Amino acid sequence: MASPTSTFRSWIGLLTCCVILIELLTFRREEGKFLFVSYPSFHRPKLKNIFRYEAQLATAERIQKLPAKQDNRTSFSSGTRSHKGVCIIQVLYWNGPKMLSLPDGKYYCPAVNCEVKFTTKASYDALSTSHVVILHHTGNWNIPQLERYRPKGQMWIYMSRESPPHSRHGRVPNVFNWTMTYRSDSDFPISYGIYKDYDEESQRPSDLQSGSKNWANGKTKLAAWISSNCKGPSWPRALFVKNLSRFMDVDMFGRCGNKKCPEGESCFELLRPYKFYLAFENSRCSDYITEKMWRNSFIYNVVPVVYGTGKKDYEKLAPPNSFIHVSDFPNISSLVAYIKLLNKNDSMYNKYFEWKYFSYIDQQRENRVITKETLCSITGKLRDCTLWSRNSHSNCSNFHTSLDMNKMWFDTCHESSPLPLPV
Ligand SMILES: *[C@@H]1O[C@H](CO)[C@@H](O)[C@H](O)[C@H]1NC(C)=O
Ligand SMILES: *[C@@H]1O[C@H](CO)[C@@H](O)[C@H](O)[C@H]1NC(C)=O
Ligand SMILES: *[C@@H]1O[C@H](CO)[C@@H](O)[C@H](O)[C@H]1NC(C)=O
Ligand SMILES: *[C@@H]1O[C@H](CO)[C@@H](O)[C@H](O)[C@H]1NC(C)=O
Ligand SMILES: *[C@@H]1O[C@H](CO)[C@@H](O)[C@H](O)[C@H]1NC(C)=O
Ligand SMILES: CC(=O)N[C@H]1CO[C@H](CO)[C@@H](O)[C@@H]1O
Repeated sequence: MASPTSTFRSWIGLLTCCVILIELLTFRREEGKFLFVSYPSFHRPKLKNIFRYEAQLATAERIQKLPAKQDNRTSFSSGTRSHKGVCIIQVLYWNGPKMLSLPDGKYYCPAVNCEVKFTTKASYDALSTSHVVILHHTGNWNIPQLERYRPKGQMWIYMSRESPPHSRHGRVPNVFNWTMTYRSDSDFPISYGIYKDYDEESQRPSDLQSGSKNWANGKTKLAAWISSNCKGPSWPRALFVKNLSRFMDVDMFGRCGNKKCPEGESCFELLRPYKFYLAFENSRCSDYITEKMWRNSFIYNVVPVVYGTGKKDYEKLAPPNSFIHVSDFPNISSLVAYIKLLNKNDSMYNKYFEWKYFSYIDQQRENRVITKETLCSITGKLRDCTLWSRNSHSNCSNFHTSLDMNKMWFDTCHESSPLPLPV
């Protein structure tokens, strides 16, 4: 005969079985939810819109033939229109610094006939519904945590304008599909500056119309250097500047020097009376050329003496004949002798400004690197390289793979280099 306790036990057992059965039957895989409990670790959402998008793309030709959008508004207010045949994608800027000048909202990209919903509000909800997620290197993120919410097909963009050794998070695993960095071979390049040719003569500033300005006029000082990072660089930068200063006049501003620079742009105004600026980068990485050249030198009409990445990168990115690369000289005395020669000979000095008659600098400030154009270019790449043309497009090098971040990013620098020149 069963004892009361064992009857009680079998009832409990039966009840437990029923509950488990009910839970299993009501498990909704999509949402990782049982009837009473949800399990975030099962949460592998699907991108609803992308499937809608894909279905449309099945009739790609039809969409391609849609007449070009006549609408040139930059953004829509949400929900005011329904776009028939317009793809809709969502781009999430996850937890990056709040400095973007592009507001959250919907933007229409006529070239790809897509509407982009851009949000900077990090939430797991947004994470599980976005087609593209931008992870800024200073952002607060944890990859395993994010991956739990990453839907299949979601593209991740690694974003940094610092050099790899100065980017936070250190070496990240290969979970990214695209990069947005200063490198010119990034999927979405965000350099510190570019130079552009004037489209028309009339765009040229009036003082450059004659083409024979003496750029040395009003310059009373030889060379300047601004720096606050004295120990960080991967090469003995401060020592090299001290070394140079034994042979020529160098005014050193900022924490590593003895001269004070006021906050903000007025600091750089102090550079105008100098003939040369020591635009020495803190890292020696491919394509890593910062505002030291683009702003401090070019904007303020000072000739940069550059060191960092190799001369080839400078030739590729900077205006022609606009800089002096340290590696062109066998020793410090020959570099100094050349600087002193230019200092004495205005016609030689002016050669470094000839580019100014036909081109100008477009500085790329960090708060403006994500623009509507960036979103549209992301959308275009999403269309061209992920869904639209599954197997074709040779220009989609990262097609259905993750990036080798070491090759693309971390291993593109010279670490701990010696002094660039002997005395
Ligand atoms: C863009 O908008 C402006 C101002 O409303 C209008 O004059 C112009 O014709 C529009 N351009 C196109 C291509 O629709
Ligand atoms: C520096 O290089 C120049 C040119 O090659 C050479 O003539 C000079 O002797 C060198 N100076 C020193 C100190 O080595
Ligand atoms: C300056 O350099 C140019 C070109 O090398 C030369 O022709 C000219 O004589 C030099 N001028 C002076 C004052 O040394
Ligand atoms: C890729 O190539 C196609 C066709 O050659 C071109 O239309 C498209 O603009 C290219 N995309 C990119 C991102 O270069
Ligand atoms: C994007 O990267 C992820 C993570 O490495 C990878 O699994 C996925 O296939 C990539 N997607 C595309 C379309 O390349
Ligand atoms: C003044 C100064 O910084 N001198 C340095 C110049 O570079 C040599 C090495 O090449 C150093 O030993 C000096 O201390």
